[in-house]
Amino acid sequence: MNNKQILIVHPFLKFTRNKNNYFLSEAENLVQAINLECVESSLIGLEKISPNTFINKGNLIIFKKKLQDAGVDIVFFNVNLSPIQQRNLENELNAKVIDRTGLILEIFGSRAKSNEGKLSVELASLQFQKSRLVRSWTHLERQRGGAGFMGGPGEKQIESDKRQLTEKINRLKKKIKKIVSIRDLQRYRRIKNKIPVISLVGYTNSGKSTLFNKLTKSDVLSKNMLFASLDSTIRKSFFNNTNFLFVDTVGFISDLPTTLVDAFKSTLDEIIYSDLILHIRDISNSNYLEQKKDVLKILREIGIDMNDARILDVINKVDLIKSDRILHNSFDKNSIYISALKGNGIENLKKKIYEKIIY
Ligand SMILES: Nc1nc2c(ncn2[C@@H]2O[C@H](COP(=O)(O)OP(=O)(O)OP(=O)(O)O)[C@@H](O)[C@H]2O)c(=O)[nH]1
Ligand SMILES: [Mg+2]
Repeated sequence: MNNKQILIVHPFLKFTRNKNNYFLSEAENLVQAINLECVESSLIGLEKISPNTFINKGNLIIFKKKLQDAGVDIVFFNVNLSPIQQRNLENELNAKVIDRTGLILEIFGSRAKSNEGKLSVELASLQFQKSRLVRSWTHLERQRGGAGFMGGPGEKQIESDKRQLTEKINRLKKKIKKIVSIRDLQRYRRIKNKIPVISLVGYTNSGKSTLFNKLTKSDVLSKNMLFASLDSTIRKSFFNNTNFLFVDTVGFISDLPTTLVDAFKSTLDEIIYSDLILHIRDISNSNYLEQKKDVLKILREIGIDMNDARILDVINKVDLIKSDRILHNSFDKNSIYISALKGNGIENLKKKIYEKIIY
């Protein structure tokens, strides 16, 4: 099957300190995650952001030519666009334009398997749509200059769309709440049974599911793609004469859209109630340090401080790098170095988990 072709644009403000190569490679991985083939990716430096088209006229003309030469009709803008910017760009470029939140929502939508996962993605999409309605509405109002058109047909339409979305959102929230209350009960039983819970968190593709499978002898999908696992899975593992429960969670990425963090809040709550949080890090990735910052930022969003004593850094994929680099890095005595794939360091990790939980 031929993958659909796409061009990637990463616009950035020239005067800001930026990590463009990080963002560009993240963008390339994102489009790959949904089986789009990136023909070309470009950085576009801006003096300022255009409220109408995000990038300026000059860049638009150059980029339109590029698009025509490549014979491609989808563009991924690796930023969040306002509805007006998106519409204008589509008109100017004569192509479909997807922005960052839109693409991540598409990926999540294609990956969700469990009932809760599907409902959460749907909730995120509706919340995204609703925020767009509100934004275009304020835009319209500004255009009218508040000249007393209150109650006009445009406003009514938007209001009724908004109301319908709100109703759908509330219905979904209720359904999710039901599922969550079952989980709360399970959590309560676990606490009563005193089974310690260990969450695996980390940047997407860092190897969480691979480690999870190793520790719990399971068969969760682990694959070289972003957001392979969306639904958090809980399994038992028995070692050192003790039962443990491991939780595999959705992978993180820089600026994970807040609608998604919100919608997955109940799944992510599992992390909050854990006795131990293993932060799985891919040492072979050139953006190793940036990824850590992004993960800690999202943890903070869900209420876990970076200095939380429950966080243990697990440095994964050591089989891919030269051992002297590990030695160089190993001054951090609190980290554990492993290869989830080959099995190096797993026994040591289990020992550390046991010690951390028991003492
Ligand atoms: N060489 C090597 N590859 C690894 C190791 N651990 C995981 N991988 C590979 O990295 C890729 C991603 O692994 P996953 O376990 O799916 O990663 P994840 O963190 O669960 O990713 P998401 O669910 O997408 O967030 C797969 O191709 C794994 O085979 C490791 O220790 N060494
Ligand atoms: Mg996974």
